[in-house]
Amino acid sequence: MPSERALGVAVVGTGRMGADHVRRLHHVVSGARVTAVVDIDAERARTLADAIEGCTAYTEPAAAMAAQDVDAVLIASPGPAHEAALLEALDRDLPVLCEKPLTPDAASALRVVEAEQKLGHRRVQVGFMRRYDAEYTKLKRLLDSGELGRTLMLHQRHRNPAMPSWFTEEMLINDSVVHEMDVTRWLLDQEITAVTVHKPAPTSYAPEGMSDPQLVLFETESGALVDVEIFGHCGYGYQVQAEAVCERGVVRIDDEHGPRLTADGRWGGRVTPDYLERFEDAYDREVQAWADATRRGETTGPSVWDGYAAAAVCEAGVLSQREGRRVRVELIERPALYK
Ligand code: ISE
Repeated sequence: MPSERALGVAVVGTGRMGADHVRRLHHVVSGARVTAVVDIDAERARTLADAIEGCTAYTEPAAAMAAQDVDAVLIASPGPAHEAALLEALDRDLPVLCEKPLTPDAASALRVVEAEQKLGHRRVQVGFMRRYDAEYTKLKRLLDSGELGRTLMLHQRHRNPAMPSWFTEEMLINDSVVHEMDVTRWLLDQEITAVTVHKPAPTSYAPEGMSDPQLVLFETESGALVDVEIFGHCGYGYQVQAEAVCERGVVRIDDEHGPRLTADGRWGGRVTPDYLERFEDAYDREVQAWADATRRGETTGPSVWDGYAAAAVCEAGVLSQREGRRVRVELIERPALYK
């Protein structure tokens, strides 16, 4: 596409995340505009499209991707619908930003890796937005500088106030902990080799059939140990924390995101209510970086290899969650395109 005009983006899937990305592309991101919205709910798509000049509503991703004014695709439909949309976009050599998870399992993620390899160049960025968060970025820079020596352990906490009614126990791993899988691989620059899931006595607020919270342990190639507390129903807000224990120091990022108020004999702050607010800046930076790179004719950020590796760790995690044992992660050799 000519870089002097705005990137025409088709947003596939207009649920909570997709609708937020439509708003972001329309109001926040520069150099891009929403030219198509796609949803199986035609009414929903039409309502969104009607509010944006030059935007057309579709019910089929392929129809939107064939349109003249669509230069790139943002996929935010539910995970099981990603593979078909990704393969369609790769078939047309269209740049993609695909929300996490890339696909629901390692076999389907591998088919996407193979399709991109066949194309011969990267076209897909995966939506692991924490890589664009200011605090995570600083943590990454510090660890990469070598100032603190090697990283020996990571302690991570991921707490949600409550999960939607359709959220299953497996999703604690493949919808929530998947972020810590990517963060771990990215911060430590190595693969996760094994996963063990432990289940303490659950909170009485856990829904039927879900053991909540859970403690997930990753082992990595260098022998680092990483623990993740995932808590789906902590009740008080949305909180994500990470601490790296290194040879010459400890570095921690946490939840001080607002002004700290001192009044009435107390001090304190506010806990963000959800991930859209906690990671709002990260989402903005992620989508802007994608639009900018796409207009330059490049693909940057988390790759389909990162999506595939996370899917393989998810599979091991869900098996460990089910069987209560340590499970090794199986990965193919990393193809040259992703080295
Ligand atoms: C949700 O799908 C997300 O991606 C959020 O970032 C995560 O914190 C939440 O647990 C998931 O359900």
